[in-house]
Amino acid sequence: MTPTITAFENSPDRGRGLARDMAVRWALEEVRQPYDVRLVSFKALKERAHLERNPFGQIPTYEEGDLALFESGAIVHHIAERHAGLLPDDPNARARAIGWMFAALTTVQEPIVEREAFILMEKDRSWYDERLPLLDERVRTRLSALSRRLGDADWLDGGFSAADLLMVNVLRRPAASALLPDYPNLSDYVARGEARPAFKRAFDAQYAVFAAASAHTEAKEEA
Ligand SMILES: N[C@@H](CCC(=O)N[C@@H](CS)C(=O)NCC(=O)O)C(=O)O
Repeated sequence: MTPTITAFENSPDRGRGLARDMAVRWALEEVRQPYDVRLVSFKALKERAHLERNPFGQIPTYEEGDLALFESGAIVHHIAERHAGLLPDDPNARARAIGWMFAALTTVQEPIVEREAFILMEKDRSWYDERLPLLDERVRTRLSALSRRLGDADWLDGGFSAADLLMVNVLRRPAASALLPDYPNLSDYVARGEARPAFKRAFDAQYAVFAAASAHTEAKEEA
C-alpha cells in the first residue's frame, strides 16, 4: 500500500529542505518505498481534517491503510521497522540506534531549536546580543560531545541507520549549521548524509514543491 505524507504547500524555508517532511521523504527514499504527498496550506494545517491527522496542526503526517501517524521521529521509526536497511538486525545494535534517534530529536535538537526560535523572534529585543552567546554555548556543548563521540567514524554506530538520518537532518538546521565549521568531523558527517542518493531524491522532491509554488505565485503577480 502506498503511504501518503503531508508537506507544506508553500514552505517558508525557500526550498532548503528544512521542513520536517524531509526526514520522512528521506527514509522512504532510503527503503525505496514510493509515496504520495498531500500538500497542505498554513490555513488548512489548523482545520479539522488536518487536526485529526495531527492534533498540533503540523506537518509531517503519515497515512497507510488504517494507520495514521504524526511526529517525524515516530514516522521514520515506523518506516525503519517495516523495511530493511534503516535499523540493524542485531537487537542490541538496534536498541542503540533507537537511542540515537531519541538523542537526535531531544538532546541535540532541543538547544538548536531554542537558538533558532530566539534568532527568529527576539532579534529586535534589547537583550539579544547578551543572550545569543549563551544559547550558542548550549548548542556548542551538544556539538562538542557529538563530535567527540563520532570521532573519525562515518556514522554514529556502525553502518548508516535511521539515527544518522535524523541526526544529519537536525544538524542541517541553520541554528546548528552556522556553528558546524568549528566541528569539521560533523561538517563531513552532514556532507556524507547529503551525498546519499536517497537524500538527494528527497531533497529534489521537496524542492520541486517549492519551485512550483513560486512559479505559480510569480505567474499570478504578473497577471
Ligand atoms: N516534533 C514535530 C515537529 C513538527 C514541526 O515543527 N512541523 C513544522 C514544520 S517543520 C510545522 O508544521 N509548523 C507549522 C506550525 O507549527 O504551525 C515533528 O518532528 O514532526
